[in-house]
Amino acid sequence: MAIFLGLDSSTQGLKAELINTEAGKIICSCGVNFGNDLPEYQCPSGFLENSDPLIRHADPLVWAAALDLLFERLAAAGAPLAQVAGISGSGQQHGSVYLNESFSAVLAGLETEKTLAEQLQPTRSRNTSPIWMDRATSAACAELNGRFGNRIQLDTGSPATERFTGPQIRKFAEDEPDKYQNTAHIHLVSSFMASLLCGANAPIDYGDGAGMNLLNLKTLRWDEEIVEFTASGLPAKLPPAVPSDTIAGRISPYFGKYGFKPEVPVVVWSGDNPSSLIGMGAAKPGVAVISLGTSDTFFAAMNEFKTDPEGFGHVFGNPAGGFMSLICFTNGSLAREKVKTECGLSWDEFDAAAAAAAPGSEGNLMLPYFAVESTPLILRPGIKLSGSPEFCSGKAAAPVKVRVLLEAQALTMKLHSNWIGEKFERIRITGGASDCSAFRQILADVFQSPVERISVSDSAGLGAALRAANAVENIPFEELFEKFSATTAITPPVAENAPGYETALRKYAELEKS
Ligand code: XUL
Repeated sequence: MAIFLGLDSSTQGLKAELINTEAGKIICSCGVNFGNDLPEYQCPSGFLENSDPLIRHADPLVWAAALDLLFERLAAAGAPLAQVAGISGSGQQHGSVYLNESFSAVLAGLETEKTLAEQLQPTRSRNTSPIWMDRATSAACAELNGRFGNRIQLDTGSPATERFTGPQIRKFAEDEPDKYQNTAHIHLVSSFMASLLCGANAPIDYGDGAGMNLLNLKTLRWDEEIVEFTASGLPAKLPPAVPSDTIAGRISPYFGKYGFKPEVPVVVWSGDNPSSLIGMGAAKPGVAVISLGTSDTFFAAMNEFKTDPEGFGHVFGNPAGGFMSLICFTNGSLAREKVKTECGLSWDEFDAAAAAAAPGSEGNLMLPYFAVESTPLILRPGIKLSGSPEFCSGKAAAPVKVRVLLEAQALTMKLHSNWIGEKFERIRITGGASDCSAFRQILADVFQSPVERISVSDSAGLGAALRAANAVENIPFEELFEKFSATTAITPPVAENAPGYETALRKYAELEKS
């Protein structure tokens, strides 16, 4: 039987999607939430609380503990783990795990009667892991950009970027040289989790590796000069970088206790966005994906390797081959949540309110920087309003407030994705806020492309399962997309709304520049 397991190690939890490729069905979904299920690790929202909004670290042991708990739950639910023919996974991007010399031996000898977290505890050379929400590396970024100028973006796909792993490693090596010296292996969340499954150090795939400012996307090798400048001795601490369909190893005997058969192939993990590109069935250029989550992301397979002249967009490896663009907007669901709460609305009322106001929100605009923002880079949050005196004094009716926010989120996506230089035939949408029909219409109108929903709730986990099936059994992605990523609803664009949104886009761009 063709059963594959996809795991999704995201910011706030770990999820599993078990698929049957013959039936074309997800046969079991299960999840662990770090805050609710593992409160002892003190990462209620996926990170350790810190009064400095630029510092966002997690305890990497929570990810290991979640793996045990998830498998325990799957086994208890009767999931057919003994029939799993291949496993892969997706990890929140950019986060890094620092391990000492003992890591390899501990992995090789994992004892079934102990937990993963217990055994890994002494293998950390740094107790915490900076995650993608961390922005404390501006000095390291300035040093890297200063040393390499434009080359860092032209070769690694992104200018030195605060949340990326290279600048994070540089800051660690500068701030805590002893602990850095004591570090034998540096993993991404994805390769760390894959290492646990294999019981050996796993490689990093091109998809997630491109989010480090260390991988030369022209040669698909670690860029020796950049890596060595980032931190002395770093080349020896990085796992190899490999194509996304590489078999990283075989499942560790440790996981036999949950019912897995021996020798199940573990396919190299990837980042959540590259995996989601696959789960959304968007592996070929012409289809863009908008993922509305903690952060909103806009991504698409690329026709050719090119970089964003403004420096906000990124280029990652496409797990199906070639490259993908990605732009990350930090003020996603957090901003929607804030406006919803301020207006005292339920989510249904929020949707109805957005639909009740006219397109263009009576000429009002907002820069929605409720928290630090990646695109454009805003390290000191703040909201800026422009339009009628009533709106600017915060007295507008709820429908206007809601619609202005959603239009701002759509306009910033359009503005900062223009560098990709493509008219997308279709946009596929996922994530919690994709339930909001008014938001889907706004996105369709702003981009003048049909917006499609697919029947998948965890596209990163599904993408990981599809990658496992493709790598282990050579099932073509197109065949898998037809079965698993079919469109369930289409929102066509309204052509009459196009001119109004073109004007709004120009005004939004001016406001952003100001
Ligand atoms: C992408 C990014 C986030 C994380 C967490 O660059 O920072 O999307 O991958 O989801």
